[in-house]
Amino acid sequence: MVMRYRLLPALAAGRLGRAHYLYDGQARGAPVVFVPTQKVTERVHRVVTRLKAAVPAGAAWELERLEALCDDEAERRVVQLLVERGYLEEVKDDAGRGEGREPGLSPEAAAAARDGFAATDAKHFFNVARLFGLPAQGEDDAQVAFAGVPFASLPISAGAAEAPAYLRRLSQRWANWFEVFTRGVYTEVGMDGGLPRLLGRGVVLRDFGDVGAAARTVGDLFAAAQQAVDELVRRRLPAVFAGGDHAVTIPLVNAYVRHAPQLCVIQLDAHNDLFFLDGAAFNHAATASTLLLLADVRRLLAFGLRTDFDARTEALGHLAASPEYASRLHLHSLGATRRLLADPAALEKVLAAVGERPCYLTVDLDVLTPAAIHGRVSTPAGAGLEWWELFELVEALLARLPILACDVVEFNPHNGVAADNERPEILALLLLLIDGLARRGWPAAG
Ligand SMILES: [Mn+2]
Repeated sequence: MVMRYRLLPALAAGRLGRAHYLYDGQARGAPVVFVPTQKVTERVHRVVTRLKAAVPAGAAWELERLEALCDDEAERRVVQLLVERGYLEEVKDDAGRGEGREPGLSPEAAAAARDGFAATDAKHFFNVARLFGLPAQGEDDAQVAFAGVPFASLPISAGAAEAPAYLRRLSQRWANWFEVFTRGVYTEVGMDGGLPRLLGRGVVLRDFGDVGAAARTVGDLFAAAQQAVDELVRRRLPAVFAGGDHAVTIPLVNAYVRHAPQLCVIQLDAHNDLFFLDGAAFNHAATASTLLLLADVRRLLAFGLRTDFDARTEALGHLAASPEYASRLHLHSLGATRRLLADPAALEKVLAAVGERPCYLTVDLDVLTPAAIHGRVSTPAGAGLEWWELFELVEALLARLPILACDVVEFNPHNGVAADNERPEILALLLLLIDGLARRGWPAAG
């Protein structure tokens, strides 16, 4: 009997920067069992691409016929390797199966099927979630970094610690970075008479995993954040962090300030996060105040604020008594933020306070109207920005400011109600940030 082979149906070959990969080309809707992402040589990439182009999808060919598509001995060796590693799978002859057959397996066939799983190499892998299906090993020529910071400071925001894992899984359902790298994703954010822009195209993104994955204490998290930021700064890699609650911004900004003492913080938030409590605190309601006290942040611009009634005025008392700290704060209400969005010249005037200082942008998702995010934030406030206003604001900030790093915090998959068909706005926000930071590159002033 002549054996015939077919490529695993989901197998795709892709490129990311200088590197070549085999990966699962139908991440969306694929079962848990999938083709693992595997770094390969340019030659393997070339042979797989050629086989996919020549052999109709799902068709099985004899080995000699597949090898005849190769240019030389080295390429034919790749075909052998694909068989050995299970990427080219043997297709059994179907004669006599199907019609009139009772469902179920004979004891012999069941035993053979069990043995088959033990013997399988490439076919059956559990999918370890990474942002947009990025490879685990990452690239040396990466232009922008992503990392999760899965920590929360209070019971009310505990669910935010699960956001990085949730976002990675969600992202894999919507796009695969190998395809984003090749084709991009288009957006009309910022369009004012032109054509849509492509985001992510040609951008080499790397998922560094979670910061402080082994941290047991806040001190551990500070140390892990410093180590991660030192490494990113050494590589001159701008970064997008996903919290976690808003307290994770404290160790991150604290670490960046060591490298950029003039660092300016831009905060998009419903709450001012200025509760001094008893001095510095790892608390998501005291992010801004702790950044002033502990990290010695010299300038903080906040937008989208809308506390309409709060009796806890001690913090304001502290600020009033320390004009030096008060002068570092530039707070803008939701209404003021909307006016700035509508008037680029006025926004430019406000951002002039930043000058050429390197910036850290922190996006607390409760800056959004709660319904826009299906209530999935820890401490929803009243009506706020719509997604499109947030996109346009982020776009304006990315275009104007030398941003070293940013975070997206307070997404809480435990709260609110997930829509039946989850919309990808939060992924669009991440893409906007990733693309913006990658295109700007490392700010000279940083
Ligand atoms: Mn906040």
